[in-house]
Amino acid sequence: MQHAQKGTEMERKQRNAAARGFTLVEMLVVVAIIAILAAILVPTVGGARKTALKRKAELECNAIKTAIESFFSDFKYMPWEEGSGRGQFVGDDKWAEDAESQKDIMAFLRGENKLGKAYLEVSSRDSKSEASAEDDEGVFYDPWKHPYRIGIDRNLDQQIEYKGKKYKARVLVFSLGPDGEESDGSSGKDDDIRTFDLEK
Ligand SMILES: [Ca+2]
Ligand SMILES: [Ca+2]
Repeated sequence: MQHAQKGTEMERKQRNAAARGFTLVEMLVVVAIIAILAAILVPTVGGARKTALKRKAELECNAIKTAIESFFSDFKYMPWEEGSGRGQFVGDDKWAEDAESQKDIMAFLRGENKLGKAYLEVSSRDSKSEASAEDDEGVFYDPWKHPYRIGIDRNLDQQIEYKGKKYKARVLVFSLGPDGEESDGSSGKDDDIRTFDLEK
């Protein structure tokens, strides 16, 4: 009953407002206020989202790195098969720089190994690029829909070379960052996210 009364009162107010009408100035003030609020809020929301995605990429880079290190501590070789015969798991260091080569590493990590042990879960949400395809199954994409790039120390000297520089690591993982391009090293534009930077 009270609800109905409220409704009636609102209707009465609305009728009054409609009868009085809004002046052009009132409308302009309202529009200006909305514009100001939007100008304040939109970049804040955008910035928070960017930070959250960056944080997600950092966590995922580290998760991939940890998974590969765990795999190595169980198997004593890196998750990269190539060639045949003895010593097939040892060779030159390797970089997985596209979905296809990354998929081979992910297969080992997702349980296709002698122990049948899963080291990493790639959720279907993470594994689908925007141009979603069956082929993407199991590929780990960063929040900007590019496959993570993974360098592995397959020759087991505990170093990996990246851009002419040697890093003391068994695994390097990086994301191209929001711009989707690999940084050329010039500062200012570098938004890549790399495990060796996160360790500094
Ligand atoms: Ca090496
Ligand atoms: Ca980048």
